[in-house]
Amino acid sequence: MQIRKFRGVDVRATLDAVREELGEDALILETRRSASGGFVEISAVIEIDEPASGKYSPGKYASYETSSPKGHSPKGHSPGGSYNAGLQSGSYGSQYISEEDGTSHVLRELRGLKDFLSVISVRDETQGGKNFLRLEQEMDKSGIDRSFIHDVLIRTITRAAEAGDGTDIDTLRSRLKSAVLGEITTKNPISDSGQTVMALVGPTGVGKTTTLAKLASIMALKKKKKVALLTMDTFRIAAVDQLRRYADIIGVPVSVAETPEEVQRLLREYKDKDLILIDTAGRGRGDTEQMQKLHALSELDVKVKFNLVLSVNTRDAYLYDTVRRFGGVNIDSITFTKLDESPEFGPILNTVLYSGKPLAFFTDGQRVPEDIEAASSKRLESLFLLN
Ligand SMILES: Nc1nc2c(ncn2[C@@H]2O[C@H](COP(=O)(O)OP(=O)(O)OP(=O)(O)O)[C@@H](O)[C@H]2O)c(=O)[nH]1
Ligand SMILES: [Mg+2]
Repeated sequence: MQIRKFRGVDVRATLDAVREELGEDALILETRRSASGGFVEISAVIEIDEPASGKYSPGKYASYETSSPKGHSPKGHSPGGSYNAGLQSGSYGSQYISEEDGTSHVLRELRGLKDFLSVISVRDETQGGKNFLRLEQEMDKSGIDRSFIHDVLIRTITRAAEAGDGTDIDTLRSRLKSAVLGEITTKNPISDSGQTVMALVGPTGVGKTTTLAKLASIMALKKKKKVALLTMDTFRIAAVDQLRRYADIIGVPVSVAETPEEVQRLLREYKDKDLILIDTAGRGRGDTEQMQKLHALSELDVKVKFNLVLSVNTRDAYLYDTVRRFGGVNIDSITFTKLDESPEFGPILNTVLYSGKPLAFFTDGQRVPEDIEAASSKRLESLFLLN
């Protein structure tokens, strides 16, 4: 057994250090804030004869392994880092098996409890205890990463107390809203002036082609922009037909490009267009050929923006894995689809925290073009039950 003390600027960063150093099995003995409030000290213990690796991570309660590079990530675990290598060697599959097992479930619960206990002393100092719990439960229902919930709640309650704002629920909720929304950026990747070339990339079946058709339809028919479609998806027999049908209905040209060189040639042909949308094949993980093609696309003379399309109906671990997989191209923004099919929207926030990328669009149905909207703060507030 080994007892270690860790110091950091806040609970989350310090817990990150504990996990990184001692692994997921470390037991938190005590969390203490310095008298000046300047730092947090955590005492943790680890059985050294047990494996200290994150056997069950990245799981819902073990999110320190998979946090954001934008200030929430432990060293070496950012997208494309050493953690990625671990996944490629096959630990990803075993995580699913272990999470189905009852013992692991109890362990995960215990870990959640440990994390909760570790923040209680900080929480009590702020006299916002009851409200802390209530807001925590509300956010937890949305599927928001627990370590982030603790972090943002502690920050919110501490700041409210410091500012002499009081810790009533409405004040806290309003501060919490700003704190959460402050972590998220949104952007419209389609320029109002000048040309935009945007490729929709992502896993199989998430809704890339449907989203592309929605965008093409709105831009061509409602906004009267000159739009052209390209597809690099020659992998699936019906894929070209699917896009052609949309292009015919919308009344925009569509071309097939098997290689990045053909894309380059077609982009020259379409130089008068305002918007060129590129559909790509959604292939499984480990498809290096597809990733090489996308990488080559990112090196063309013309700037291609990559919009990563993800379905909200997906486990956090798989979303993070996808972000890492597409780390080879510079993802410009993220679109979340299938909001109509999901009971919780925390994965959206978790992915933004993990990737540090802005959100572009949300889709919530199959209708083209109706079921799409630009990602906005207002919508985010309602998704995360913050209003
Ligand atoms: N419920 C719901 N279904 C959607 C949404 N977006 C797309 N779909 C459906 O999801 C299915 C797959 O959509 P596609 O657009 O073909 O997905 P894709 O990512 O292009 O698929 P691949 O090209 O095979 O990788 C279709 O049945 C779509 O109608 C959405 O926001 N909500
Ligand atoms: Mg498709």
